[in-house]
Amino acid sequence: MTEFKNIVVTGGAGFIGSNFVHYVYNNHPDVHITVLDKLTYAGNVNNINMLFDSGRVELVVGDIADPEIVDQVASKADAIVHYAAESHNDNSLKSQDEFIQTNFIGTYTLIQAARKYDLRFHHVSTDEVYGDLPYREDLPGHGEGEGEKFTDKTPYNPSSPYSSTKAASDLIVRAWVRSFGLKATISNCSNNYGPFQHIEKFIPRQITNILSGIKPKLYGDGKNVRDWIHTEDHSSGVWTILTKGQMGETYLIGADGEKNNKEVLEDILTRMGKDKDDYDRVTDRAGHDLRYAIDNSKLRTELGWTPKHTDFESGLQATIDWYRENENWWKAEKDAVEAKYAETQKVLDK
Ligand code: NAD
Ligand code: TDX
Repeated sequence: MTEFKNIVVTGGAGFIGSNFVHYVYNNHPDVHITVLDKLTYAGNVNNINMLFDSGRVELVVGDIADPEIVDQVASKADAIVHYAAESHNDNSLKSQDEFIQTNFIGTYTLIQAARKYDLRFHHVSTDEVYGDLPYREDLPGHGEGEGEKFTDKTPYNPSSPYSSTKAASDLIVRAWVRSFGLKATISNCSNNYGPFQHIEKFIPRQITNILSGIKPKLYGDGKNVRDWIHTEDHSSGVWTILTKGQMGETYLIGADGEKNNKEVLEDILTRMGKDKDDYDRVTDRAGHDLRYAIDNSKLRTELGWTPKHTDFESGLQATIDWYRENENWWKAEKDAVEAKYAETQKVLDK
């Protein structure tokens, strides 16, 4: 039995939020979940609608920056788990308003409501708030798994409009804990992969490119390192922090999954029966962070969390299979997503 019976999950129709909704639904049958989601381009009701008949999951379509709707859902809840965000770095380089509005004002609106109703609040954030780490050319694989990693003591140093608005949201949560006794925890997680990820993101973009007869696109030299974690492990980490975390604490979630983009792309191509060099190198993302790496020891030792999906190769294969088997989920959007990327590339190539 869990202490929280009615939780609000913001952004629960998006990639990671919907995976969390499934995780709680499957593992904690005494919990009722209200998803508050604006259903932006990244939100998809099909990620969660198979759970509605149970009566344990409901969707309220609304904006987290709207105090009225937030008050309405908060008044009936005992905890808020906050995933909703504008989440894509490339989009944040083109237009910033919605990042400020959702990531900063939205978080502000939620913590004011959490304060009013004295709710438990968990804020889901990203390792990108810490900026990036150097890698060492002298180590095999350019130093993935070696050297410095992010901890909860690493100074904030965000690079992009996306990561800076996430950093700003983390800081107001911290200040509300200190000034108003908000019962909040924060988690900063590394790059997620798995089912239901929007096809604008790296792994699903390349899988669906290959399935659509389009060459995968690698930014720059592909040496950038991401610390991949299966989204189900992110969910179990958030649940662990929600139920066992110390108020005011920040926990980093990662599963020791460092890989550079080139090797991930070559792995996808090989698994899908293509030549490993059968991709286009395109102009790099502006301000592209080099390496992320998480030191997860605080979450492991203080709260006893362990990731389950530690074999990236089998997780990647299952993800490829999921996109192959669920073409209906992504096909209609593919042309528009690629047309938007083609416009971005034109600007970058100038
Ligand atoms: P996503 O873009 O797939 O989903 C975001 C969801 O939020 C969508 O359902 C969207 O409709 C909803 N949303 C957006 N603006 C809203 C608003 N104003 N009001 C209500 N709902 C709104 O994002 P994701 O990749 O699932 O990321 C979820 C969270 O996890 C974000 O806070 C992100 O910063 C964080 N995070 C993501 C990763 C990653 O690898 N994707 C890693 C670490 C942390
Ligand atoms: O087509 C591509 N080619 C490419 O080489 C795309 C879309 C990306 N990339 C590179 C850029 C990154 O180094 O792949 C890496 C991963 O890119 P994204 O999927 O856009 O993720 P990233 O920018 O690392 O951010 C993700 O992880 C942290 C999420 O989108 C964020 O929401 C999260 O906070």
